[in-house]
Amino acid sequence: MENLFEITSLFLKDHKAVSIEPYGCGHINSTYIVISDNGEKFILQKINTNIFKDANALMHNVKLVTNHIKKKSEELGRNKRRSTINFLHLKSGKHYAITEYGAYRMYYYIDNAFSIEKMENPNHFYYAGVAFGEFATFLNDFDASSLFETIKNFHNTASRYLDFEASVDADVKDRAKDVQKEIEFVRERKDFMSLFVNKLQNGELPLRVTHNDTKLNNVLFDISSETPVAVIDLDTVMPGSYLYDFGDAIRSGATHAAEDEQNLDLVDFDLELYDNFARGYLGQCAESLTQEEIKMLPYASIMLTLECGMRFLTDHLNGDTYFRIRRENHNLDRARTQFKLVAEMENNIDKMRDIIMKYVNK
Ligand code: ADP
Ligand code: GN1
Ligand code: MG
Repeated sequence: MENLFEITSLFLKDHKAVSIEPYGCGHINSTYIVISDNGEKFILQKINTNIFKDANALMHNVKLVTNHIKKKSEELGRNKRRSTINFLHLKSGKHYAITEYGAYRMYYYIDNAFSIEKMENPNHFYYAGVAFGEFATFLNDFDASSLFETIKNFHNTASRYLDFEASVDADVKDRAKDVQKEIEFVRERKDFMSLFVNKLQNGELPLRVTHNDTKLNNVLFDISSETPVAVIDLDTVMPGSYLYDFGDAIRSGATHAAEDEQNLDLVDFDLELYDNFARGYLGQCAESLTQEEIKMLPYASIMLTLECGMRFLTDHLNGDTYFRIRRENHNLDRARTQFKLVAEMENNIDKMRDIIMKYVNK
């Protein structure tokens, strides 16, 4: 077992950590809040290298992206120390440490900020839209060829479907028999899953540099103004599509329920929240969208929610090897909320299209 205090001493030169506690609700990396002997706070993260296989490539990407965002923020007269994550450096100058226990990084804690796990105030979702829409425009002139693909085929929904079928076939935990309804739900939507992938492959949809994990809790809001401070969790910034970022944000924020809510009656897809996010997001980046992106945008949340639900179900079948679980059947509960949202979104496709058209025609 690693000694986290020793790990922090690689980064903290003049001070010592006095407290290190688990922090946040991420499913992949291990995050800790560190307090040093002078009262300063930091975030320490252990990178999950089962998932991010190449920590060097990942940290190369994140450095380039944060530098780019700092430049954009400075041009707008913002405080670059608050507008993105800022790394501590080792004596060697590197911004991460690879030890015998794994790969670690430390950030300066962004103070007086909060992140949201469950949507309560529609205005917050409008501002999340502004934050991710602005993030999209910031990355418009970013050189995609300078980035490594940190996880191959990350939002390739068709290839995710093949992974899903493989997990049903293998059925290593003998769980398939209990989730037949969910398996059927996914299979009925097999053809739909190639829609974006095909269009990206044949050039109908452009490749963009995108965030790819635009979950609501990846935006930090300022405590007093309740407006966005920074978009964080930049590990999956890679070539992708605006459709991914728009769709995944809607997945996580256009509902009042938690991602792992067990009472499905509480899982609602809320069009008013959808409208709020679309207004914020498209208000920032509508002008960059192609006609085909606009045409596909109403399907984005269905695709990304279906993909995420299918990934949770796949992991349940595989014996919970990918997403961190905190209780039995946790991934199954998560899959079920996503499928409930997908079904409701499918029933509202025309309304979603109307909302989008309202904001792209401004
Ligand atoms: P994960 O990849 O596990 O989701 P994140 O980088 O999103 O990890 O961090 C998890 C949580 O920690 C975030 O939702 C946020 O609340 C908090 N957090 C992360 N970085 C910072 C930071 N620099 N300052 C303040 N809070 C942070
Ligand atoms: C994971 O790391 P976190 O919790 O922000 C996952 C996303 C999923 C999300 C579902 C690298 O995000 O793709 O949408 O869980 N990240 C990775 O909650 O797989
Ligand atoms: Mg996160």
